[in-house]
Amino acid sequence: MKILSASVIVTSPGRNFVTLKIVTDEGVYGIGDATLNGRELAVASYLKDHVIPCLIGRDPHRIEDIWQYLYKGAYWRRGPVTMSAIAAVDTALWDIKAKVAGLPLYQLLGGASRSGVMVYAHANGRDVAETVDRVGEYIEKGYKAIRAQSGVPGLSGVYGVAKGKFYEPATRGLPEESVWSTEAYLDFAPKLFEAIRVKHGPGPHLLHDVHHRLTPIEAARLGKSLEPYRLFWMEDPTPAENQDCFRLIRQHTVTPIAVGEVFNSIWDCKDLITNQLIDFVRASVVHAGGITHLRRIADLAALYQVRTGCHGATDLSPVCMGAALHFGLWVPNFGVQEHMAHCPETDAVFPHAYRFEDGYMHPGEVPGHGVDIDEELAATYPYNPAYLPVARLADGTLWNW
Ligand code: KDG
Ligand code: MG
Repeated sequence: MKILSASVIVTSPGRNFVTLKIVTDEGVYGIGDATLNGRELAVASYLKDHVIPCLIGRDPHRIEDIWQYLYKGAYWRRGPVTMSAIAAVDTALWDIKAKVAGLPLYQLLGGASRSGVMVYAHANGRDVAETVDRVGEYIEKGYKAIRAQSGVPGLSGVYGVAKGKFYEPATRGLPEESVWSTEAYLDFAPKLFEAIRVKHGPGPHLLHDVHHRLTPIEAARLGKSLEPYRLFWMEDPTPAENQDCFRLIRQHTVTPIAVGEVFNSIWDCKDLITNQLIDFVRASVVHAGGITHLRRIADLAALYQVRTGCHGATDLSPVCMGAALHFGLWVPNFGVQEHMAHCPETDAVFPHAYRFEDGYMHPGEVPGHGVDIDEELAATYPYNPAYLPVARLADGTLWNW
């Protein structure tokens, strides 16, 4: 079997997605997600101009060799653009291998370790009352784990809270700017989780995304103040570049920590995992080098009782979601999978076999990863440039968004 051709499909059914399609000489094809929110065309070009020419004629079954070839062979290792491109190739090749085997992808990884993949939903409200209600709506839908984000009094816009009905961080045109106040947020956050526990009791797993906004000592204070509400995790409490910072947070709080949605390789995760400075690793199929590399990260994490909590916002396409669910059904040290539902236009462009039932998702039994792309429909949604916002302090200082 040989790789006959490969193409990059850029489409915007509600938001932008980049998809790689690899076609073999036997007619079997596979697809992989290559979406890097706000920097989509960089990955599309990396694939078209630099990766695809190296794939033609190769045996698609040699997934590991092709991964090593693209990683080591480029000389310039790692980085979100490179690793998203490698991920797309890797996901498409696993899709092909599983289709040829006539098996759902999770069977090739080692089979199911559980009957379903626990997912967490996003409950977003403009204030405490609305957020408490949204949490209730997700409990009614059967979700066992719910992330809660709320507008903060005194701040006009915060991460995770919708201006309209649905939350979507990227906006058309140039980056939006919002003003951030750590003081307002730190005073407010414990009140939000107290209200949620008072209304909904101890049952649901509660998660919260700090989205890199705090310094280490502020993150320590937040974690400590949230302890009475027993969070499943506090995510990205501080940027994870200087990872020694996490020691300071750990000295002060037992609130579990999840980090890694912006990570693209095992080297980003290594010190946090081996020093047991985090509890969940958020690396994803699309941004961390595909199934082949994510499996390596998860295996390292397992040695330190760190569990997976893969990123799954709407900018990770249904192709990534499908692959993530196969991965999550298999991976022994599974924690939870993020689930932020795509809009109907996105779902129509990417027909998929995965399904939601009572708080759990299942990737389905279709051979491959079970997600396809309707190229004709995709072509009716041309690329529409969009950016993630930036945050500033009240005096104009650029902050971490
Ligand atoms: O593209 C950036 C988003 O995926 C990110 O802001 C979402 O933090 C996020 C999350 O936890 O889903
Ligand atoms: Mg996040």
